[in-house]
Amino acid sequence: MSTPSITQLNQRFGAPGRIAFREGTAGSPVIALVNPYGACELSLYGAHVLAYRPTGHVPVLFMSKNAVFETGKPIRGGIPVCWPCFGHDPEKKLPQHGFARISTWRLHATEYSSDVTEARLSLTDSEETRSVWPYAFELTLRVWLDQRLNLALTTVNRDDRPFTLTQAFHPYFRLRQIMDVTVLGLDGAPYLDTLTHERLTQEGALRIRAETDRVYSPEKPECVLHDPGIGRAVAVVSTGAKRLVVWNPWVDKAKAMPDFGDDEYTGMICLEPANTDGDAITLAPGAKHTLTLAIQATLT
Ligand code: TA6
Repeated sequence: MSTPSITQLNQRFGAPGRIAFREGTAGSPVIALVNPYGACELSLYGAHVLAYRPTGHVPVLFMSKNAVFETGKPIRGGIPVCWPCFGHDPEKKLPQHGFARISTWRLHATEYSSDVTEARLSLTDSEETRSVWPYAFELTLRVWLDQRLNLALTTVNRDDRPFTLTQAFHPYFRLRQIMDVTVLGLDGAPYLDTLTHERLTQEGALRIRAETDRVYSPEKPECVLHDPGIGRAVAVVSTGAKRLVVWNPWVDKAKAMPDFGDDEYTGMICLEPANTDGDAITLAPGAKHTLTLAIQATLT
């Protein structure tokens, strides 16, 4: 599949001051979407949102200074798309978090109006994907910017057999200081601690004081990240998922990850709407499912 040149993309899909293409990561074009409320950048590699800055704000998403931008490698920051598996594949055929985040997607369309700027990307099965996941599928990611950053991931089963998947949006949020932030909206929610395999219940606001890797089952898969250091609240709202994963690698795991700075755990947290841990999605032939994420930052 040959990717059109940057000039061709700008001529066909660009719009001055609103939608622009540049050479980008892992040999794939990057799309900049702009509107009066902010700007974001999205790579065709992995359909990966790399950056998001609402007007009047510092960036909302974290990107590691050691992030690797190479074909076949996941990008450490922004919003990775985990599909068709979240975490490890029990059958050991799929890569960690699936192949969508290390695949080159096709640009479908762009559009804009006075308040909204949008791009739609797609990924369909290939010989390569069928060698690790033997199904026909159509995956579409819609990214649109209004007062919020919005993502919608739609899976259509194009096979003649049912298939089951797990998935997530894996956003990395930028913080001033992890010790000062609180996450609200999870009080009373049961969670699986994937480090100890215990099933526990959240009491009160969530504060991070150690390596954290938890799968929450809140009533509504949404929460608010309060960051007094930056002076803002970031609301994370989703539909189509019953789980919210919270991750911070802390000291040792940070040191163990080559594409992550040793001290960068103090400046990020992942809050991930997910279909996992008993919330896998099974689709009959022709059926579809949509997972959405909306991010709204408010100065406090
Ligand atoms: O979402 C949490 C998690 O599954 C953690 O277990 C940790 O591995 C993290 O994702 C990052 O995964 P990655 O494959 O990007 O290194």
